Amino acid sequence: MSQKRVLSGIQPTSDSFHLGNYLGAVKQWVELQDSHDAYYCIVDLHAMTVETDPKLMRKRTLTSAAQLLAFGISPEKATLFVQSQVPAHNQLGWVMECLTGFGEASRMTQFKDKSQKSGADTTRVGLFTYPMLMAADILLYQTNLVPVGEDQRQHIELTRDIAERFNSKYGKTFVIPEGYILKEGAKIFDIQDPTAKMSKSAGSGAGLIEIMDTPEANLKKIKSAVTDAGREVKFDAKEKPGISNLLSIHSALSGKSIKSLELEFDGKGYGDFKTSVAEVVVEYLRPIRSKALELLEDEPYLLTILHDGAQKASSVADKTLEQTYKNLGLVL
Ligand code: AQP
Repeated sequence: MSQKRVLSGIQPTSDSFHLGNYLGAVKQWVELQDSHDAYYCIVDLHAMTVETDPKLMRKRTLTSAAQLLAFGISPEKATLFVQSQVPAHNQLGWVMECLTGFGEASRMTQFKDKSQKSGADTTRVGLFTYPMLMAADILLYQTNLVPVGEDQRQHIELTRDIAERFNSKYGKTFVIPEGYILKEGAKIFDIQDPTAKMSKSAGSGAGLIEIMDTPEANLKKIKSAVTDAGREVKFDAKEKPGISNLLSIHSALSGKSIKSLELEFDGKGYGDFKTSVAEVVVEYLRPIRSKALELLEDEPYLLTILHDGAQKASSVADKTLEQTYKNLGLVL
């Protein structure tokens, strides 16, 4: 039996991914490449929905590739590519926009949140149509499974709705994808404001644990993470959001269950617990950062992997696009 297909993407919007990107998404990417036909893409076109600097875009795209490889994405097992190198994404994106209702798109909470933060004058139309481009990213590959963090659930639902609509109106064209969202740790919160998701675009960056940050900087940040009232290390997302977030992070990286961590730190204070979280995070990330820095020294190698990936991705994407155009009655 042929393997099920997986696709996911990540934006090159920062000099480093953060722990939320890894635990919510990329960790699953690495696991799924062993059992699935995996396509992973650096979504640079999505990154253009906010202000970008051409020099930074190039650098961040390559840094993204280096981090993904350092995390364990293997070019032998998975197809790793850059979205803009596969033109079918834009082409199907337009079709998706023409199939989506304005009201339907207006309900996307990520757009509402981000546009509210930046204001109507600076919010770009591309930010509004982003979920339709994301639908194209997914549907082009006849994807079965989309591993993402909790924040992307609504976009996956929209993709399913558009695909079902297209299939029933124009004939079966797309596989209906399913989200692959973890039950625990699918949302990692800012360590300075544990009510907000850890996000690259978060204010000061003090609440972000960044993969490419030095071990010393991350150690310091985690030791200064906000905690909650009381002194008991116990998972309670409502009453103790700070400690609960740190417990999720510790558990995901150390492999220890939350229950066993609660027992281990029973009777000890928040200080001991935060020191342990800091050590676990720093030691986990240390070799990944070193590997990414080493890969960045060899730009031709990174470019070759990405070009090979784009070629392979195009051969799948072009077939879907052709079938879509055919079903829509376009003259080929
Ligand atoms: N805090 C998070 N917890 C769990 N998963 C998360 N993801 C992002 N933040 C968290 C998941 O990471 C994947 C890639 O995300 P993205 O690069 O597409 O951007 P995003 O979701 O918009 O992440 P950011 O950090 O908030 O970026 P900016 O600030 O640039 O918008 C996705 O699967 C996402 O679910």
